[in-house]
Amino acid sequence: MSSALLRHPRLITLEGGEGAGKTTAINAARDYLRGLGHEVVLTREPGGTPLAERIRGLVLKPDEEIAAEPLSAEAELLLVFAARAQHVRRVIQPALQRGAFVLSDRFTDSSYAYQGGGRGLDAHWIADLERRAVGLLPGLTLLLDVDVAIGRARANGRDLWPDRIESEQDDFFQRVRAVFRERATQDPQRFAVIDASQAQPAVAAAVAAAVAQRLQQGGLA
Ligand code: T5A
Repeated sequence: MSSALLRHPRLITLEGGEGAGKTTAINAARDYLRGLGHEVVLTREPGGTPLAERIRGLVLKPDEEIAAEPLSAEAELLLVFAARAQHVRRVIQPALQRGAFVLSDRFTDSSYAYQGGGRGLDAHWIADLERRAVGLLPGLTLLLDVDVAIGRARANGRDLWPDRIESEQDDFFQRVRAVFRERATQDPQRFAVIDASQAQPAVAAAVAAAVAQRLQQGGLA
């Protein structure tokens, strides 16, 4: 693959911190697009293929033996990009090529936010990996933005056993949120920021409206 980044109009990603409500949002976007008769592929990161899902397990829920060996930030970054390289080639590109919309629960912005902002890794390195191993930019990124304390309370209310990343402290998630917001400010054509502190029906309506607006503007054709 060349090292250029290509923006694909039918690739839509959902981003946000823990407990932002991406499940409600992705379902709202799916229902809206399917209602218009489009084929929609739902997928997620890290994951989306058998190998990438295995990598997700290593990163988020390692077994006892692997968990005993602390994962370095650098290895974590390379693992999520290994999963993404596979996901793009096995799932995302084939779906886009046959004309489907792809809705991905997280994509490369999460690496900038979590491994860049959260872990403090160099954003230039992430950008280089993005160009070389991914090559694709979403046409629309829905950023579900919510106060860290609210999101964490939601996620904690649901998860009995937090994963490796959910076990981080609040300042880690504040840095994650700051990077997401900064990226949205820098690229307003790609991002739509959704106020995820609203009740679920209001979030779903805002997501459908953002997708509809982008379609009307011809931005997802
Ligand atoms: N990661 C990922 C990286 O570090 N680098 C990367 O490059 C990538 C791709 C993914 C983890 O991997 C990291 C980031 C993540 O830590 P995950 O399980 O997918 O792991 O984690 P999250 O994406 O954060 O999933 P969550 O389930 O925590 O968040 P969601 O999907 O945003 O939240 P959702 O929809 O499951 O909702 C959580 C709870 O809140 C309630 C829901 O009912 C649910 O109980 N809720 C609301 N309650 C009130 N009002 C609302 N508006 C609500 N919306 C949802």
